[in-house]
Amino acid sequence: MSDELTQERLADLRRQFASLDDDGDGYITEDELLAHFPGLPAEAIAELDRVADVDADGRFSLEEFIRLSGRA
Ligand SMILES: [Ca+2]
Ligand SMILES: [Ca+2]
Repeated sequence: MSDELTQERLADLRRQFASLDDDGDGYITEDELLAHFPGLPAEAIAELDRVADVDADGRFSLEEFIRLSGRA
């Protein structure tokens, strides 16, 4: 039960996701990540891709974002 996200936490993650999704298409791309975290090294992005990009389409959906953030 401990991995159950509260509604409050979920709403918080949605807000974070929306703030990163600049063009509002429902996906966070590497470009959008870099726009918000300009100092993010390529290795960190590659690591994010590896652990979080479950369907390997090169971008993060809300579902992937929640899965990643929810377990941290
Ligand atoms: Ca986007
Ligand atoms: Ca993806």
